[in-house]
Amino acid sequence: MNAGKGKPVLLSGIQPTGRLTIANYIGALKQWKALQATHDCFFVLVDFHALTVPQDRAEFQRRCLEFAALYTACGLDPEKHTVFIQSHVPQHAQLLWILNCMTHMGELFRMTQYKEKAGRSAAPVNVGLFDYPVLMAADILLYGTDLVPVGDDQKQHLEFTREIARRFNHRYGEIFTIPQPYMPDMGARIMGLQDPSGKMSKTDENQKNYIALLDAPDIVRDKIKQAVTDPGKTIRYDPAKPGISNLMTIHAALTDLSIESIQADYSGKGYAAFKKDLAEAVIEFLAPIQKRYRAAYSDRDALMSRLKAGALKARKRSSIVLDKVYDALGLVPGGPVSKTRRERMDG
Ligand code: ATP
Ligand code: LTN
Repeated sequence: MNAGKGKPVLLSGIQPTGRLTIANYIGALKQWKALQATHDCFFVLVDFHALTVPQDRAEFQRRCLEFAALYTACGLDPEKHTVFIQSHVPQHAQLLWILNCMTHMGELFRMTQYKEKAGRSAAPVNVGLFDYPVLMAADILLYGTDLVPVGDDQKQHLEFTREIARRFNHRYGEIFTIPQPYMPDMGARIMGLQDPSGKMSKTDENQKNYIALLDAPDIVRDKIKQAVTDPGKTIRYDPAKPGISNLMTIHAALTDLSIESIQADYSGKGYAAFKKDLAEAVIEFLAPIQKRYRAAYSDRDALMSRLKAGALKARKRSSIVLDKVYDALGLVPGGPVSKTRRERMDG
């Protein structure tokens, strides 16, 4: 599928909501960093996805820039990836409609994330929440994406993307590349600090359940000290001890030590000693990120021009696939896709 395309294409997205956490780093950004040398990378700030929940206008705008600056701060090389805001590339919404027309209601009703979010919502459930996986499929399929690094929670959405791509290709010819998921060996699902039975999430109302990449050292110390652990006192990785196992996973992922060596280092020591060292390791890990973040975020012009250039490249690239889709469906040429075709030729 990748013949003639150069490097394989990698695409991933994060919603500009809440505060980026160490789980987002471990499950997503760390993987992106490792893959940026070998892949043509597209990182999307999926603001349309974020609209499935009402957003505060000023905060929403600020957060897109904050996340883009954090990407650089976490070691993503601006020369090696394309970062853009989803709403700056209309092709995503255009392909969404077409894919909607090929999606069965039952497929979306079965999505675990939809069931969880809809089940928990006191407000009426909006259609965007239901349709969320189809927009994600459009994000991925527009770029001929080969690889999609995602955490465990997104596996089902990726399987749906593969299914809808196969369905389209079967009906209309080989237009979409079938993407592969990429899961980290460890850390695909970092759990909450207060509730290790649920995943750490950047929009959690309980701030003690996560560590944000921009948390100050004292806050980190406090959150780790108060993290829920399990009965007993041995530092052992064990599914029956979800609290301590989660903390060990975080330690291993941020320091690149193995779980075995952490276990050996803390044999005979208690939770308090381990938590104290973990807090210092997290603080040491975050310090350079926070420093680079402040520099990247304050250079507003550079940030904005990177996002603008990213969107231009994304519009050009995605219009190639969308052109083929329109053509395969028999849509009469001359509409908005032809406009982007002109832009592609001009640029
Ligand atoms: P939200 O609270 O808005 O649902 P989130 O923290 O789940 O936020 P997303 O925007 O849904 O974050 O996901 C961003 C990326 O981080 C995705 O690749 C996702 O798989 C990964 N990710 C999210 N939570 C975790 C987690 N607990 N462990 C590992 N990876 C995660
Ligand atoms: N649904 C994902 C965010 C997302 C995404 C994507 C991830 C939207 N579009 C495309 C990978 C590829 C989430 O909630 N984490």
